[in-house]
Amino acid sequence: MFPKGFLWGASTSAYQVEGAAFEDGKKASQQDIINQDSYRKFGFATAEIASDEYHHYKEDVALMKEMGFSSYRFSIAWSRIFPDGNGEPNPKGVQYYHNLIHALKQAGIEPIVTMYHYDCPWALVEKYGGWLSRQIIDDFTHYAEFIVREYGSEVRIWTTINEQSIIVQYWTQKCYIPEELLDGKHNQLRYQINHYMNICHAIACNLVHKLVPNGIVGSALGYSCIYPLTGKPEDCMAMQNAQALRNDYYTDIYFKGIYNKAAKTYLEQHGLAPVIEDGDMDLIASGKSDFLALNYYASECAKACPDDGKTVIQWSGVNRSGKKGDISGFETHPGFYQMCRNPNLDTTDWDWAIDPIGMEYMLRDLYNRYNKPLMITENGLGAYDTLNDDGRVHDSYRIDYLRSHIAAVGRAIDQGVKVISYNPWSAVDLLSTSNGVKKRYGLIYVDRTDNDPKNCAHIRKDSFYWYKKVIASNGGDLD
Ligand code: BGP
Repeated sequence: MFPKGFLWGASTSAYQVEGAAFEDGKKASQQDIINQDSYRKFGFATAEIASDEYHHYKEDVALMKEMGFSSYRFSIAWSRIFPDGNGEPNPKGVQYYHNLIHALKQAGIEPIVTMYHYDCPWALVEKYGGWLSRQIIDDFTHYAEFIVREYGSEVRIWTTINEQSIIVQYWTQKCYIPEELLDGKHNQLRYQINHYMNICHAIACNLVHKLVPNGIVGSALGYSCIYPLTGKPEDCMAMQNAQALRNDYYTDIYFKGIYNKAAKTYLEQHGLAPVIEDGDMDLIASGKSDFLALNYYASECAKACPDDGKTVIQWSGVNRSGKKGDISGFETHPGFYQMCRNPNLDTTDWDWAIDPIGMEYMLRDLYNRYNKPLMITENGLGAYDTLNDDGRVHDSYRIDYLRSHIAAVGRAIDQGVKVISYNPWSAVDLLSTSNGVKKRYGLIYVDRTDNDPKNCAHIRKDSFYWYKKVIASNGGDLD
Protein backbone atom coordinates (compact mmCIF):
# COMPACT_ATOMS: atom_id res chain seq x y z
CA MET A 1 0.00 0.00 0.00
CA PHE A 2 2.13 2.95 1.16
CA PRO A 3 5.57 2.70 -0.46
CA LYS A 4 8.79 2.44 1.47
CA GLY A 5 10.18 5.93 2.18
CA PHE A 6 6.72 7.51 2.12
CA LEU A 7 6.91 10.77 4.08
CA TRP A 8 4.63 10.96 7.11
CA GLY A 9 4.25 14.09 9.19
CA ALA A 10 2.00 17.09 9.66
CA SER A 11 1.77 20.73 8.73
CA THR A 12 1.56 24.28 10.17
CA SER A 13 2.09 27.83 8.96
CA ALA A 14 4.18 30.56 10.56
CA TYR A 15 1.63 33.18 11.61
CA GLN A 16 -0.83 30.52 12.78
CA VAL A 17 1.57 28.88 15.26
CA GLU A 18 4.62 30.94 15.98
CA GLY A 19 3.40 33.92 17.96
CA ALA A 20 6.34 36.17 18.90
CA ALA A 21 4.82 38.47 16.33
CA PHE A 22 6.88 41.46 17.41
CA GLU A 23 9.83 39.69 19.02
CA ASP A 24 13.50 39.48 18.06
CA GLY A 25 13.19 42.03 15.31
CA LYS A 26 10.10 40.67 13.57
CA LYS A 27 7.67 43.33 12.41
CA ALA A 28 4.00 43.02 11.54
CA SER A 29 2.73 40.98 8.64
CA GLN A 30 -0.67 41.66 7.09
CA GLN A 31 -1.98 38.72 9.14
CA ASP A 32 -1.05 40.47 12.39
CA ILE A 33 -3.24 43.36 11.26
CA ILE A 34 -6.07 41.25 9.81
CA ASN A 35 -6.23 39.17 12.99
CA GLN A 36 -6.27 42.24 15.24
CA ASP A 37 -9.34 43.25 13.31
CA SER A 38 -11.04 39.84 13.60
CA TYR A 39 -10.30 39.94 17.36
CA ARG A 40 -12.23 43.22 17.57
CA LYS A 41 -15.07 41.98 15.32
CA PHE A 42 -15.48 38.34 16.33
CA GLY A 43 -13.39 37.86 19.47
CA PHE A 44 -10.97 35.50 17.70
CA ALA A 45 -7.43 35.32 19.07
CA THR A 46 -4.79 37.49 17.42
CA ALA A 47 -1.58 36.13 15.92
CA GLU A 48 0.50 37.80 18.62
CA ILE A 49 0.96 34.63 20.68
CA ALA A 50 -0.88 32.02 18.57
CA SER A 51 0.44 28.62 19.80
CA ASP A 52 3.65 30.19 21.10
CA GLU A 53 5.59 27.84 18.84
CA TYR A 54 8.50 30.29 18.69
CA HIS A 55 9.21 29.30 22.30
CA HIS A 56 7.98 25.70 22.07
CA TYR A 57 9.58 24.46 18.87
CA LYS A 58 12.14 22.22 20.58
CA GLU A 59 9.43 20.53 22.63
CA ASP A 60 7.29 20.08 19.53
CA VAL A 61 10.08 18.65 17.43
CA ALA A 62 10.59 16.12 20.24
CA LEU A 63 6.87 15.30 20.12
CA MET A 64 7.02 14.93 16.34
CA LYS A 65 9.95 12.57 16.74
CA GLU A 66 7.96 10.61 19.29
CA MET A 67 5.15 10.25 16.74
CA GLY A 68 7.69 9.00 14.22
CA PHE A 69 7.44 11.88 11.74
CA SER A 70 9.70 11.64 8.72
CA SER A 71 8.65 15.10 7.47
CA TYR A 72 7.24 18.37 8.77
CA ARG A 73 5.76 21.11 6.64
CA PHE A 74 6.01 24.65 7.98
CA SER A 75 6.30 28.11 6.48
CA ILE A 76 8.80 30.90 6.87
CA ALA A 77 7.47 34.28 8.00
CA TRP A 78 8.70 36.79 5.44
CA SER A 79 8.61 39.64 8.00
CA ARG A 80 10.72 37.65 10.46
CA ILE A 81 13.44 37.45 7.79
CA PHE A 82 12.89 40.92 6.27
CA PRO A 83 10.92 42.96 8.84
CA ASP A 84 10.35 45.70 6.26
CA GLY A 85 9.73 43.27 3.42
CA ASN A 86 13.05 44.00 1.73
CA GLY A 87 16.48 45.44 2.55
CA GLU A 88 18.67 43.80 5.16
CA PRO A 89 17.78 40.46 6.77
CA ASN A 90 17.04 40.20 10.49
CA PRO A 91 19.77 37.93 11.97
CA LYS A 92 17.61 36.61 14.83
CA GLY A 93 14.79 35.72 12.46
CA VAL A 94 17.20 33.98 10.10
CA GLN A 95 18.65 32.08 13.04
CA TYR A 96 15.24 30.91 14.27
CA TYR A 97 14.63 28.88 11.11
CA HIS A 98 18.19 27.53 11.16
CA ASN A 99 17.50 26.32 14.69
CA LEU A 100 14.19 24.77 13.72
CA ILE A 101 15.61 23.05 10.63
CA HIS A 102 18.60 21.84 12.61
CA ALA A 103 16.36 20.40 15.34
CA LEU A 104 14.26 18.64 12.71
CA LYS A 105 17.27 17.19 10.92
CA GLN A 106 18.68 15.95 14.23
CA ALA A 107 15.38 14.20 14.83
CA GLY A 108 15.48 12.59 11.37
CA ILE A 109 12.60 14.75 10.11
CA GLU A 110 12.73 16.18 6.59
CA PRO A 111 11.67 19.83 6.44
CA ILE A 112 9.11 20.76 3.78
CA VAL A 113 9.26 24.53 3.61
CA THR A 114 6.51 26.82 2.34
CA MET A 115 7.86 30.18 1.24
CA TYR A 116 4.67 32.16 1.67
CA HIS A 117 1.55 31.41 3.71
CA TYR A 118 -0.69 34.52 3.65
CA ASP A 119 1.67 36.73 5.71
CA CYS A 120 2.90 39.55 3.49
CA PRO A 121 5.04 42.05 5.45
CA TRP A 122 2.83 44.94 6.55
CA ALA A 123 5.53 47.41 5.49
CA LEU A 124 4.93 46.38 1.86
CA VAL A 125 1.18 46.80 2.28
CA GLU A 126 1.76 50.31 3.58
CA LYS A 127 4.28 51.10 0.88
CA TYR A 128 2.38 49.97 -2.21
CA GLY A 129 -0.58 47.80 -1.21
CA GLY A 130 1.29 44.48 -0.98
CA TRP A 131 -0.04 41.97 -3.49
CA LEU A 132 -2.20 44.65 -5.10
CA SER A 133 0.90 46.01 -6.81
CA ARG A 134 3.18 44.47 -9.39
CA GLN A 135 6.07 45.82 -7.31
CA ILE A 136 5.65 42.83 -5.02
CA ILE A 137 7.29 40.61 -7.63
CA ASP A 138 10.70 42.21 -7.05
CA ASP A 139 10.43 42.04 -3.28
CA PHE A 140 9.17 38.44 -3.33
CA THR A 141 12.09 37.51 -5.60
CA HIS A 142 14.56 39.13 -3.20
CA TYR A 143 13.00 37.26 -0.25
CA ALA A 144 12.72 33.90 -2.06
CA GLU A 145 16.29 34.05 -3.33
CA PHE A 146 17.54 34.85 0.15
CA ILE A 147 15.76 31.94 1.86
CA VAL A 148 16.61 29.45 -0.87
CA ARG A 149 20.29 30.40 -0.66
CA GLU A 150 20.25 30.49 3.15
CA TYR A 151 18.44 27.19 3.80
CA GLY A 152 18.85 25.37 0.48
CA SER A 153 21.71 23.18 1.66
CA GLU A 154 19.41 21.71 4.33
CA VAL A 155 15.99 21.96 2.71
CA ARG A 156 15.29 19.84 -0.35
CA ILE A 157 11.51 20.15 -0.65
CA TRP A 158 9.95 23.59 -1.18
CA THR A 159 6.43 24.75 -1.74
CA THR A 160 5.95 28.24 -3.08
CA ILE A 161 2.73 30.16 -2.37
CA ASN A 162 0.07 28.60 -0.23
CA GLU A 163 -3.40 28.20 -1.78
CA GLN A 164 -3.71 30.75 -4.56
CA SER A 165 -7.21 29.45 -5.28
CA ILE A 166 -8.30 30.17 -1.73
CA ILE A 167 -6.73 33.63 -1.80
CA VAL A 168 -8.91 34.44 -4.83
CA GLN A 169 -12.08 33.21 -3.07
CA TYR A 170 -11.46 34.64 0.42
CA TRP A 171 -9.28 37.59 -0.46
CA THR A 172 -10.03 39.73 2.61
CA GLN A 173 -9.03 36.97 5.02
CA LYS A 174 -5.86 36.01 3.19
CA CYS A 175 -4.74 39.43 1.97
CA TYR A 176 -5.16 42.92 3.36
CA ILE A 177 -7.70 44.60 1.07
CA PRO A 178 -8.61 48.22 1.90
CA GLU A 179 -12.30 49.02 2.53
CA GLU A 180 -12.62 51.18 -0.58
CA LEU A 181 -11.92 48.18 -2.81
CA LEU A 182 -14.75 46.14 -1.35
CA ASP A 183 -17.59 47.80 -3.23
CA GLY A 184 -17.94 44.94 -5.71
CA LYS A 185 -16.32 46.91 -8.54
CA HIS A 186 -12.79 45.74 -7.92
CA ASN A 187 -13.11 41.97 -8.09
CA GLN A 188 -10.76 41.83 -11.08
CA LEU A 189 -8.01 42.49 -8.52
CA ARG A 190 -8.52 39.00 -7.11
CA TYR A 191 -7.30 37.58 -10.40
CA GLN A 192 -4.65 40.26 -10.79
CA ILE A 193 -3.15 39.26 -7.42
CA ASN A 194 -3.27 35.65 -8.57
CA HIS A 195 -1.43 36.60 -11.76
CA TYR A 196 1.38 38.21 -9.76
CA MET A 197 1.48 35.09 -7.64
CA ASN A 198 1.79 32.91 -10.74
CA ILE A 199 4.82 34.94 -11.76
CA CYS A 200 6.30 34.66 -8.26
CA HIS A 201 5.61 30.92 -8.23
CA ALA A 202 7.53 30.49 -11.49
CA ILE A 203 10.44 32.61 -10.22
CA ALA A 204 10.55 30.54 -7.03
CA CYS A 205 10.57 27.25 -9.00
CA ASN A 206 13.46 28.52 -11.12
CA LEU A 207 15.38 29.60 -8.01
CA VAL A 208 15.05 26.19 -6.36
CA HIS A 209 16.12 24.44 -9.54
CA LYS A 210 19.13 26.71 -9.90
CA LEU A 211 20.28 26.86 -6.30
CA VAL A 212 19.29 23.60 -4.56
CA PRO A 213 21.04 20.43 -5.68
CA ASN A 214 18.31 17.73 -5.98
CA GLY A 215 15.77 20.32 -4.86
CA ILE A 216 12.13 19.83 -5.77
CA VAL A 217 9.46 22.50 -5.77
CA GLY A 218 5.77 22.96 -6.43
CA SER A 219 2.72 24.85 -5.33
CA ALA A 220 0.56 23.93 -2.33
CA LEU A 221 -2.93 24.35 -3.68
CA GLY A 222 -6.23 24.45 -1.80
CA TYR A 223 -8.19 21.90 -3.82
CA SER A 224 -11.66 20.42 -3.65
CA CYS A 225 -12.95 17.98 -6.21
CA ILE A 226 -16.33 19.08 -7.52
CA TYR A 227 -19.40 16.94 -8.13
CA PRO A 228 -22.56 17.92 -10.01
CA LEU A 229 -25.60 18.26 -7.73
CA THR A 230 -27.62 15.95 -10.02
CA GLY A 231 -27.08 13.96 -13.19
CA LYS A 232 -28.91 16.61 -15.21
CA PRO A 233 -26.71 17.66 -18.14
CA GLU A 234 -26.90 21.33 -17.11
CA ASP A 235 -25.62 20.49 -13.61
CA CYS A 236 -22.83 18.38 -15.11
CA MET A 237 -21.88 21.29 -17.36
CA ALA A 238 -21.91 23.62 -14.34
CA MET A 239 -19.60 21.18 -12.59
CA GLN A 240 -17.16 21.41 -15.52
CA ASN A 241 -17.32 25.19 -15.43
CA ALA A 242 -16.62 25.23 -11.70
CA GLN A 243 -13.78 22.78 -12.21
CA ALA A 244 -12.28 25.09 -14.84
CA LEU A 245 -12.48 28.29 -12.78
CA ARG A 246 -11.82 26.92 -9.29
CA ASN A 247 -9.22 24.24 -10.06
CA ASP A 248 -7.87 23.96 -13.62
CA TYR A 249 -7.24 27.71 -13.74
CA TYR A 250 -4.40 27.04 -11.26
CA THR A 251 -3.17 23.57 -12.15
CA ASP A 252 -2.94 24.37 -15.89
CA ILE A 253 -0.63 27.24 -14.98
CA TYR A 254 1.63 25.02 -12.89
CA PHE A 255 1.90 22.19 -15.41
CA LYS A 256 1.09 23.66 -18.82
CA GLY A 257 2.05 27.30 -18.26
CA ILE A 258 -1.30 28.52 -19.64
CA TYR A 259 -4.57 29.91 -18.33
CA ASN A 260 -7.37 27.39 -18.76
CA LYS A 261 -9.38 28.51 -21.79
CA ALA A 262 -12.93 28.07 -20.42
CA ALA A 263 -12.06 29.94 -17.23
CA LYS A 264 -10.17 32.66 -19.11
CA THR A 265 -13.07 33.21 -21.51
CA TYR A 266 -15.52 33.54 -18.63
CA LEU A 267 -13.25 36.01 -16.80
CA GLU A 268 -12.71 38.09 -19.93
CA GLN A 269 -16.44 38.27 -20.60
CA HIS A 270 -17.04 39.57 -17.08
CA GLY A 271 -14.21 42.07 -16.76
CA LEU A 272 -12.39 39.88 -14.25
CA ALA A 273 -9.38 38.75 -16.28
CA PRO A 274 -5.91 39.86 -15.15
CA VAL A 275 -3.85 42.33 -17.13
CA ILE A 276 -0.95 40.35 -18.58
CA GLU A 277 2.21 42.13 -19.66
CA ASP A 278 4.54 41.08 -22.46
CA GLY A 279 6.80 38.28 -21.32
CA ASP A 280 4.63 37.24 -18.36
CA MET A 281 3.37 34.02 -19.92
CA ASP A 282 6.86 33.00 -21.06
CA LEU A 283 8.14 33.53 -17.54
CA ILE A 284 5.22 31.57 -16.08
CA ALA A 285 5.81 28.72 -18.53
CA SER A 286 9.51 28.62 -17.60
CA GLY A 287 8.79 27.78 -13.93
CA LYS A 288 8.35 24.05 -13.94
CA SER A 289 6.71 22.40 -10.92
CA ASP A 290 8.09 19.01 -9.91
CA PHE A 291 4.98 18.03 -7.97
CA LEU A 292 1.64 19.35 -6.85
CA ALA A 293 1.04 19.65 -3.13
CA LEU A 294 -2.62 19.48 -2.17
CA ASN A 295 -4.52 20.89 0.76
CA TYR A 296 -7.68 18.78 0.77
CA TYR A 297 -10.38 19.14 3.42
CA ALA A 298 -13.70 18.77 1.64
CA SER A 299 -15.34 18.16 -1.69
CA GLU A 300 -17.71 20.70 -3.26
CA CYS A 301 -20.87 20.53 -5.27
CA ALA A 302 -22.06 22.65 -8.21
CA LYS A 303 -25.35 23.21 -9.99
CA ALA A 304 -26.56 25.14 -13.00
CA CYS A 305 -27.20 28.84 -12.52
CA PRO A 306 -28.92 30.39 -15.52
CA ASP A 307 -28.17 34.07 -16.09
CA ASP A 308 -31.54 35.66 -15.36
CA GLY A 309 -30.19 39.20 -15.58
CA LYS A 310 -30.84 39.72 -11.85
CA THR A 311 -28.51 37.31 -10.06
CA VAL A 312 -25.10 38.84 -9.39
CA ILE A 313 -21.67 37.32 -8.92
CA GLN A 314 -21.07 36.14 -5.38
CA TRP A 315 -17.91 34.73 -3.77
CA SER A 316 -17.59 31.83 -1.32
CA GLY A 317 -19.30 32.33 2.00
CA VAL A 318 -17.85 31.48 5.39
CA ASN A 319 -19.25 30.16 8.65
CA ARG A 320 -17.99 32.36 11.49
CA SER A 321 -20.11 30.93 14.31
CA GLY A 322 -19.20 27.23 14.28
CA LYS A 323 -22.91 26.32 14.19
CA LYS A 324 -23.77 23.96 11.37
CA GLY A 325 -25.72 25.69 8.61
CA ASP A 326 -24.50 29.22 9.39
CA ILE A 327 -22.50 29.48 6.17
CA SER A 328 -22.99 32.94 4.67
CA GLY A 329 -23.49 31.86 1.07
CA PHE A 330 -22.11 29.98 -1.93
CA GLU A 331 -20.02 31.16 -4.82
CA THR A 332 -22.25 32.09 -7.74
CA HIS A 333 -21.37 32.99 -11.31
CA PRO A 334 -24.61 33.51 -13.22
CA GLY A 335 -24.60 31.66 -16.53
CA PHE A 336 -21.60 29.58 -15.44
CA TYR A 337 -22.26 27.76 -12.14
CA GLN A 338 -23.35 28.04 -8.54
CA MET A 339 -21.77 26.11 -5.68
CA CYS A 340 -24.18 24.45 -3.25
CA ARG A 341 -24.45 22.08 -0.31
CA ASN A 342 -24.09 18.39 -1.18
CA PRO A 343 -27.14 16.68 0.40
CA ASN A 344 -25.27 13.35 0.42
CA LEU A 345 -22.53 14.43 2.83
CA ASP A 346 -22.31 15.35 6.48
CA THR A 347 -20.32 18.46 7.34
CA THR A 348 -18.12 19.79 10.11
CA ASP A 349 -19.58 22.37 12.50
CA TRP A 350 -18.19 24.98 10.11
CA ASP A 351 -20.03 23.49 7.08
CA TRP A 352 -17.10 21.77 5.36
CA ALA A 353 -18.33 18.57 3.66
CA ILE A 354 -16.61 15.46 5.01
CA ASP A 355 -15.72 13.29 2.05
CA PRO A 356 -12.84 10.79 2.12
CA ILE A 357 -13.84 9.40 -1.27
CA GLY A 358 -13.23 12.93 -2.59
CA MET A 359 -9.58 12.51 -1.59
CA GLU A 360 -9.24 9.40 -3.75
CA TYR A 361 -11.23 11.00 -6.57
CA MET A 362 -8.99 14.08 -6.54
CA LEU A 363 -5.71 12.14 -6.46
CA ARG A 364 -6.71 9.83 -9.30
CA ASP A 365 -8.06 12.65 -11.44
CA LEU A 366 -5.02 14.91 -11.01
CA TYR A 367 -2.49 12.15 -11.53
CA ASN A 368 -4.27 10.96 -14.66
CA ARG A 369 -4.33 14.45 -16.09
CA TYR A 370 -0.87 15.76 -15.20
CA ASN A 371 1.16 12.65 -14.38
CA LYS A 372 3.15 14.42 -11.66
CA PRO A 373 3.89 13.26 -8.11
CA LEU A 374 1.38 14.48 -5.54
CA MET A 375 1.80 15.42 -1.91
CA ILE A 376 -0.84 15.98 0.73
CA THR A 377 0.30 19.09 2.59
CA GLU A 378 -2.99 19.64 4.44
CA ASN A 379 -6.01 17.55 5.39
CA GLY A 380 -7.82 17.56 8.68
CA LEU A 381 -10.88 18.08 10.80
CA GLY A 382 -11.63 21.44 12.40
CA ALA A 383 -13.48 20.60 15.61
CA TYR A 384 -14.16 21.71 19.18
CA ASP A 385 -11.90 19.76 21.55
CA THR A 386 -12.15 19.41 25.32
CA LEU A 387 -9.25 19.05 27.69
CA ASN A 388 -10.66 16.60 30.23
CA ASP A 389 -9.98 16.38 33.94
CA ASP A 390 -7.76 13.38 33.24
CA GLY A 391 -5.51 15.76 31.26
CA ARG A 392 -6.42 14.02 27.98
CA VAL A 393 -8.18 15.09 24.81
CA HIS A 394 -10.39 12.29 23.50
CA ASP A 395 -10.68 13.29 19.84
CA SER A 396 -12.05 10.06 18.35
CA TYR A 397 -13.90 12.15 15.69
CA ARG A 398 -10.52 13.41 14.41
CA ILE A 399 -9.13 9.88 14.36
CA ASP A 400 -12.17 8.77 12.30
CA TYR A 401 -11.63 11.62 9.85
CA LEU A 402 -7.90 10.99 9.44
CA ARG A 403 -8.33 7.22 9.26
CA SER A 404 -10.82 7.41 6.39
CA HIS A 405 -8.74 9.95 4.48
CA ILE A 406 -5.48 8.03 4.89
CA ALA A 407 -7.28 4.91 3.67
CA ALA A 408 -8.38 6.90 0.61
CA VAL A 409 -4.78 7.96 -0.08
CA GLY A 410 -3.82 4.29 0.21
CA ARG A 411 -6.49 3.26 -2.32
CA ALA A 412 -5.28 5.92 -4.77
CA ILE A 413 -1.72 4.60 -4.41
CA ASP A 414 -3.03 1.09 -5.11
CA GLN A 415 -4.59 2.46 -8.31
CA GLY A 416 -1.16 3.64 -9.44
CA VAL A 417 -1.17 7.25 -8.26
CA LYS A 418 2.23 8.50 -7.14
CA VAL A 419 1.72 10.12 -3.73
CA ILE A 420 4.92 10.89 -1.85
CA SER A 421 3.82 12.40 1.45
CA TYR A 422 0.98 12.94 3.90
CA ASN A 423 1.15 15.99 6.17
CA PRO A 424 -2.26 16.62 7.71
CA TRP A 425 -3.33 19.90 9.25
CA SER A 426 -2.08 20.33 11.83
CA ALA A 427 0.85 19.21 13.94
CA VAL A 428 -0.28 21.41 16.84
CA ASP A 429 -3.47 23.36 17.46
CA LEU A 430 -3.17 26.79 15.93
CA LEU A 431 -4.96 29.97 14.97
CA SER A 432 -7.54 29.22 12.29
CA THR A 433 -7.55 31.52 9.28
CA SER A 434 -11.26 32.18 9.76
CA ASN A 435 -12.39 31.01 13.21
CA GLY A 436 -9.92 31.79 15.98
CA VAL A 437 -8.40 29.03 18.13
CA LYS A 438 -11.57 27.29 19.25
CA LYS A 439 -11.69 25.44 15.94
CA ARG A 440 -8.88 22.98 16.46
CA TYR A 441 -7.01 20.70 14.05
CA GLY A 442 -3.92 19.56 15.96
CA LEU A 443 -2.53 16.21 17.02
CA ILE A 444 -1.05 18.20 19.90
CA TYR A 445 -3.44 20.27 22.01
CA VAL A 446 -2.49 23.84 22.90
CA ASP A 447 -3.97 24.92 26.20
CA ARG A 448 -5.32 28.37 25.43
CA THR A 449 -8.59 30.02 24.45
CA ASP A 450 -9.38 32.92 22.16
CA ASN A 451 -9.46 35.30 25.13
CA ASP A 452 -6.80 33.80 27.30
CA PRO A 453 -3.42 32.55 26.09
CA LYS A 454 -2.90 30.84 29.50
CA ASN A 455 0.47 29.08 29.38
CA CYS A 456 -0.02 27.50 25.93
CA ALA A 457 0.94 24.09 27.33
CA HIS A 458 1.33 21.51 24.55
CA ILE A 459 -0.48 18.23 25.32
CA ARG A 460 -0.73 14.95 23.37
CA LYS A 461 -4.27 14.19 22.12
CA ASP A 462 -5.64 10.67 21.58
CA SER A 463 -5.05 11.26 17.85
CA PHE A 464 -1.34 11.73 18.66
CA TYR A 465 -1.06 8.15 19.96
CA TRP A 466 -3.17 6.79 17.13
CA TYR A 467 -1.11 8.56 14.44
CA LYS A 468 2.07 7.25 16.02
CA LYS A 469 0.79 3.69 15.40
CA VAL A 470 -0.19 4.55 11.85
CA ILE A 471 3.28 5.86 11.08
CA ALA A 472 5.02 2.93 12.78
CA SER A 473 3.06 0.56 10.52
CA ASN A 474 3.67 2.74 7.40
CA GLY A 475 -0.08 3.19 7.07
CA GLY A 476 -0.80 -0.53 7.49
CA ASP A 477 -2.53 -0.24 10.88
CA LEU A 478 -5.30 2.33 10.83
CA ASP A 479 -7.35 0.84 13.68
C1 BGP B 1 -6.13 26.13 4.59
C2 BGP B 1 -4.96 26.96 4.99
C3 BGP B 1 -4.53 26.84 6.38
C4 BGP B 1 -5.61 26.47 7.34
C5 BGP B 1 -6.66 25.53 6.85
C6 BGP B 1 -7.91 25.42 7.67
O1 BGP B 1 -6.91 26.87 3.71
O2 BGP B 1 -3.84 26.72 4.17
O3 BGP B 1 -3.78 27.96 6.71
O4 BGP B 1 -5.85 27.24 8.38
O5 BGP B 1 -7.05 25.81 5.54
O6 BGP B 1 -8.70 26.56 7.49
P1 BGP B 1 -9.28 27.38 8.69
O7 BGP B 1 -8.13 27.81 9.50
O8 BGP B 1 -9.98 28.54 8.07
O9 BGP B 1 -10.19 26.46 9.39
